[in-house]
Amino acid sequence: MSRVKRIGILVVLALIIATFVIVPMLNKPKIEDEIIASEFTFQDNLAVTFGKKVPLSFKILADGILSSKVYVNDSLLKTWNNPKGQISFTLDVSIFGLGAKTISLVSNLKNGEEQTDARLIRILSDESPKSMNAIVLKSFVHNSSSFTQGLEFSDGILFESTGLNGKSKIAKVQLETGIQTNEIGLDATYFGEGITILNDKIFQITWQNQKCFIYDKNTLQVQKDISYIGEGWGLCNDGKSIIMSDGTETITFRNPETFQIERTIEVYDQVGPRVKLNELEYINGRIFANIWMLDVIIEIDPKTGKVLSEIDCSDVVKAGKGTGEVLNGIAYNPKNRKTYLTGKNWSNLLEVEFK
Ligand SMILES: [Ca+2]
Repeated sequence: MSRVKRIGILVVLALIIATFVIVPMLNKPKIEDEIIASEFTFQDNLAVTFGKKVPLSFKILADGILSSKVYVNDSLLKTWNNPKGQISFTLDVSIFGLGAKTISLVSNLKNGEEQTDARLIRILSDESPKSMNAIVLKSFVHNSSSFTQGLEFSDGILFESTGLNGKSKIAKVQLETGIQTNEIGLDATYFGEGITILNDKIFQITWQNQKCFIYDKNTLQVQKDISYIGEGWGLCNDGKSIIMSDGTETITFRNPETFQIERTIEVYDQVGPRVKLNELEYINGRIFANIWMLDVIIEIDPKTGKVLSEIDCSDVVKAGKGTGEVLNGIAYNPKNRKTYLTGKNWSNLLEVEFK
């Protein structure tokens, strides 16, 4: 091998070593030797039943901690000054609603540093949901071209909202015939979702447009629109607040004037969250929600988010679906105290009884 060739090979080797060994070593991030001053004595996230008192503890691992505080979400639970050793405390989960909360241990060190150790705690329901069935009492015709997203009575008149871009509308529907006596369409850029009627105004949310339209109930003319953040699925109201689902386990209570969030609940049973809550109805102090893609309606305690009952709607689906899609539409008429169900593009709307 000539000298030139050997030098060439050595240069290539040096380049390979520099590219694949030395440069990556230089770029490797340095691991900081951070001292953990305090930590919870449990590593896993917790699942706890509502109403339970849970003994928990944390360890102090370094000297010179001025204070340690335990928070659940943003609420301060307790402060320990100059903590030492292992510290035990009791978490009373009945003071929080159901759902996922963050429990954080925040320690303040003498050097001004603040350290946080956090875990997730899921608060599950302490009640087993009652099993019920939706019994079909009577069948009416439903416009099978209606991709139902909202269904509600007001002063004995049935209102229905429908979805899909270019097909979204609000209509007044004659219950006995299924005929739409008055209707107004949405611009094709909007995908309509749930409706609810409060103070003679119809509130209609949209799926991903983050816009709520407010109509005059009598004329069906849009009065204004309000923006919100996130997806819109179902709506109902309790006479004071607009109650909204977004496809998760969270239900949001909103001010009807400003649409600002007043409070939220997370819907849980004894096992975990109930997600995909869709069309809603407020009946005698309870929220009823049908679950997207299931033949199931659940009854929810609006204060805590507990699932109180689970209603099997398979007989209703058999009786009403036809060639349509999923169950979606619960309407209670306070005038005759009757409940009605339908679904997206269903051929029938059924009067039902939950039993
Ligand atoms: Ca409804």
